[in-house]
Amino acid sequence: MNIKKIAVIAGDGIGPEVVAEGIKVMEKAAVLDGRISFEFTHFPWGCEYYLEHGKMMADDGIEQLKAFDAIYLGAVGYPGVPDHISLWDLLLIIRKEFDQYVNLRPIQLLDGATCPITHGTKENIDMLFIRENSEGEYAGAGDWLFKGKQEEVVLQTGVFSRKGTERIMRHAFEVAKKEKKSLTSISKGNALNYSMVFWDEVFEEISQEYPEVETYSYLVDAAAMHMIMDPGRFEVVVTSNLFGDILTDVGAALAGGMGLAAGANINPERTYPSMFEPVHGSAPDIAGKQIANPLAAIWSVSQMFDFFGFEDIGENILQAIEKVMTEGEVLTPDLGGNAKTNEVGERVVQLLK
Ligand code: GGG
Repeated sequence: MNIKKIAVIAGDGIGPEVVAEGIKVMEKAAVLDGRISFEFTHFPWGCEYYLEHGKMMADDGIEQLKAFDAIYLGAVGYPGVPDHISLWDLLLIIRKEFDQYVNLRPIQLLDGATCPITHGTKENIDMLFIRENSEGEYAGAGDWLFKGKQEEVVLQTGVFSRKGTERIMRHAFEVAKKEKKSLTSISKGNALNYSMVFWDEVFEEISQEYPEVETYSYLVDAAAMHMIMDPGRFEVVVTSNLFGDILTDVGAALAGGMGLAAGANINPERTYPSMFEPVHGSAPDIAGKQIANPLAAIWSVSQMFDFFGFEDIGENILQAIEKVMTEGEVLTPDLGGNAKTNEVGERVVQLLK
């Protein structure tokens, strides 16, 4: 039996509600399959913890997390805690410390889901975003000079190392090659005349190693438009940290909403734990009402099984999610239903094979 130790950081707002459903699915899928089981350890970190202790996680939090095979995270952010603190002192620091430099965000219109902004179909809304997740615009480099004075200046520096840029490109090319898909790079080389010129050059260089992969390159502004007007252009996409963050929210809208947007923060070398989390935030306005859609958090569980090498279990979970969507009877209000968060989770569990 393959036993995986999972650190659960349910976090803030709707985080605990959606994570509870993800865990139910994880457990049931493992029991049905019989090859894998989980040991969960729950960490109370997040904004409530911050309000009590003045920090988002324990001082030795990163050390504690090193003992786990994976981290399952709900959401971070709550009124009363500045957003940059809740993000940087938990989510972003984990990604950085564990060198989770690949952020995998599938944008797939499942059967039963409708794209509210285009006439997109299952065939033409089927992309995998590979977002650089360790540096770029989210490197945390900058300065705040002459604060509060007339000559105040604020700097936020994008950091694009050769190592960091090459490894994300190579990872994306490997995925595109394996899946026999095209690879699109999204950048902004006309305006960002250092970082994105470099990005484009590295993309071109690495493409020479993969002659079998068809490549495209778009400026981010044009890409945003094409995603709406003609999403079928995009298959595997590689882009920078900030552009990936923004464009995958556009993608979430294409695929039926934030409640269906899953994400995985991967350390491909497996030196450190990888982290699985829905793309959505803590949605404090609907927290505690059992109306949050847990399907994104459950889809992230499917990605976790893929990562552990149990792609068949991951596929089983994705099919159960799709069945819930096609049945259309047990859906949360964001998808036009009136079911509770836990009812959706339970329906997915019932539909697992
Ligand atoms: N699901 C985790 C969460 O709360 N995400 C909100 C967020 O702002 N994420 C930023 C990012 O993915 O970089």
